[in-house]
Amino acid sequence: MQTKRLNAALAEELQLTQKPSSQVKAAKQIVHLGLGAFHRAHQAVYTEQANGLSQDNWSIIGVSLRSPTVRDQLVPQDSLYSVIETDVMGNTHNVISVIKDVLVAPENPAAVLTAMAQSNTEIVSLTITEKGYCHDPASGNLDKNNIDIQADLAQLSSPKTAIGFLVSSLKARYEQNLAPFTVLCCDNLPSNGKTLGKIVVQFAQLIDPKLAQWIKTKVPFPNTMVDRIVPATTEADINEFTEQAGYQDLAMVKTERFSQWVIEDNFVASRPDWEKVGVSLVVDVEPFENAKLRLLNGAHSSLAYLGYLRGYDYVHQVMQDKDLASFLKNMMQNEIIPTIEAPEGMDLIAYSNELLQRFSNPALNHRTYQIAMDGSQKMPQRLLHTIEDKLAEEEPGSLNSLCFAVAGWLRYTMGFDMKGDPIEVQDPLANELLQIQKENANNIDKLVDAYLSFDKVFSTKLKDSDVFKSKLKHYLGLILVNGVEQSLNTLLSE
Ligand code: CS2
Repeated sequence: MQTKRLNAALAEELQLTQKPSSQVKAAKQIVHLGLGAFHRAHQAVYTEQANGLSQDNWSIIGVSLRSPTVRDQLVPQDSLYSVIETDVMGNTHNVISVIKDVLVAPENPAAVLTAMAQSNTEIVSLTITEKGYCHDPASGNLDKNNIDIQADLAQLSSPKTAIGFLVSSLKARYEQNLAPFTVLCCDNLPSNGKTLGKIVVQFAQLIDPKLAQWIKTKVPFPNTMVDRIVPATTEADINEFTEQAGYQDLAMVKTERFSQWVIEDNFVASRPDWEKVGVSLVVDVEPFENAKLRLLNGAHSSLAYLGYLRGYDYVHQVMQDKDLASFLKNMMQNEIIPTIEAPEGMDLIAYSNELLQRFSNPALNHRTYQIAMDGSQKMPQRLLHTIEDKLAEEEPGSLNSLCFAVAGWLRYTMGFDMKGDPIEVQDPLANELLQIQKENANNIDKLVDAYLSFDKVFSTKLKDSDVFKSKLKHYLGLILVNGVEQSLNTLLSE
């Protein structure tokens, strides 16, 4: 017998979703760009929960900017999907029904623009990953040479990039005298809202300076800190769920129990009552964001490169390696924490210990390869800004582990592992990094000098620092000759 697939009729039969309350609620809309697993396990869940406790009824129109995969998973299920929370104690699952439709941008960009221009769209949120911002990671400026940005500048009526969609739809609202929407960036960028605002205004400036001015003064781009570990769903996850639940759900996501969202309370119109469901609405997000990017994401990227090179597929396996686990703890507590101003009421040592626990969750198969993607877009905010801050101190304290982690990333971008097997490096700057390596392969001094001159990633501060340069030469040299395991021993004994 064929297994049934989740859809509205099945959800009603099995009472999987809450019945809509009989109260008449105002219908408001969020258009979300980038409908990956993270959005479905994070912002969508909070919004669904807030609907249950409020007068308003918010729905989400999800937009896939590239492939139709998520649409093909969700739409046959009437856009219902399960969020499975998992840890050593077992699984719990909930069916989420807040997504009402899924649009695939390349198939029909006009439909996306129409949804964004509708007057009941009060928020446009984004999880498009770092590279989706088409910016220069070191400076945070719009990358005007990006070919998709150039295409959008030439033809704004059918954009390809999120930046193009934002400017095109804001232009329509501006011309029709409609109120703008709030742009809610939910990616792991430093000062994410502010950074996105700058990129959008730079793009608009190239189209129409008056529009750029209107965006600058009228459109809020609140900063946010988002946190939940959500690995890509695998076929094994789907099969396991089908067996347990008795029906199939191709759009399910599996995640940890932990979830956190801190938002700068700066909205042009209304917003869901997120504060009723555990979201912190604050005046200043930056301290939270800094702590999270530097500690969680900084450690994540470090363990991904070093762990992958060491032969580990999953994050929890890396955490079982005593040397790597103690390397991480030392880097977080002795090197990163001194650079962070703790948000009020937050104990950074306790936070870092919790992170190490979360990484160890054996029920989550989070691939090191997944986190290793797009390193060039992640390194500045995750590790390099921390190193810059340390170098600016009169007494910087140790930064050896941080430099070791950067060396691990550079070694990974060389595209072959310790056994000489190829690594398929997924990174928009992969070719440029590989070229640098090829041209300087025989000389570690020249190689590191060439990497540090790569100004899309490394700032002049780092390029000009003799301390950083000599440490990077030392550790990259060690890893190239002795591999990760032995070099880590050298580092731990230094
Ligand atoms: C990870 C993040 O893939 C990655 O680069 O570091 O997605 C991480 O899981 C989240 O930021 C956790 O909140």
